[in-house]
Amino acid sequence: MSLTTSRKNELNALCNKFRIDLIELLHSIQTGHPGGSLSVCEILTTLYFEKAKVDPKNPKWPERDRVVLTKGHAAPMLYRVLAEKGFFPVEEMKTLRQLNTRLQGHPCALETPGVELSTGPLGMGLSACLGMAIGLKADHIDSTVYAVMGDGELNEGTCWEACMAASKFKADNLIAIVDRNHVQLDGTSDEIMPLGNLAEKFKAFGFEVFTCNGHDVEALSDTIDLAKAVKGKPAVILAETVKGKGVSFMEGKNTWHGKAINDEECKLALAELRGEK
Ligand SMILES: Cc1ncc(C[n+]2csc(CCOP(=O)(O)OP(=O)(O)O)c2C)c(N)n1
Ligand SMILES: [Mg+2]
Repeated sequence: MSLTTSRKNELNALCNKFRIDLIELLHSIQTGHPGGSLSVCEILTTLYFEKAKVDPKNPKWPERDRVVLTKGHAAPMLYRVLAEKGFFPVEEMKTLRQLNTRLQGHPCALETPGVELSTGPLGMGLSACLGMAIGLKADHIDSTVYAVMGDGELNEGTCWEACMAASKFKADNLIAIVDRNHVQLDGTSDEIMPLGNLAEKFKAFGFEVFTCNGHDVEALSDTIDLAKAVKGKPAVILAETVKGKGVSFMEGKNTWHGKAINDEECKLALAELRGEK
């Protein structure tokens, strides 16, 4: 069912708050990954606040859906969403990337409530998600595994091995969501490693393919419903996004992949996100 206007407004307001908090936090610690965190904001917000069956009071609930951030460098946005959902106090966000805290630069499943898989090395998340999906089926648990991937991450051959296997094992409880921002660390995808026709590629690997605007919470919600209805094969959602979304001087720029935000940039970004300019 499509989202009501008021629900859509609520989710968009959450996303705006998350973006503002992210900029303030990354500015204060002078490190972290703004670009990929901003682009995955609506994807994670729609999953955790609308679609995924999770219980912050019982993070290991066996019947839960598994949301896995395979592009682990976007951890700041994952943490912000998990905190808002109640997995740990929002106050704890201040400890991001500090020594001996549970909010490290990349997610750690052993330390942080709500984190399903330790990620950071790109290209291994989808294989692990497939293992989870097959395990859930073996246990007759009707839950979905969501693998949130980067498009640059798809340069890794292991992703495509996982695709072949997902199709072989008819993993229809596995949904890959690609944060398709067309940019990676050193440049655009087309410059570094062209992905060609991604939809046709996934189709050829046995996936049902959907495409949507990855900054439109309603489109994401509807497309996730369609992907969940697929039977007998895995599904992928190519969520078209903009790296650095919401901060115009960061948008589409690989230089904002992982860079400290200075005082002036912070002021400008916050003014834009708060609608003051
Ligand atoms: C195996 C591996 N190689 C290289 C890196 C370094 N690295 C971190 S993020 C990144 C770019 C990822 O691009 P993409 O998946 O498109 O992420 P996004 O644009 O969403 O930030 C790279 C190369 C890594 N984490 N893991
Ligand atoms: Mg990318």
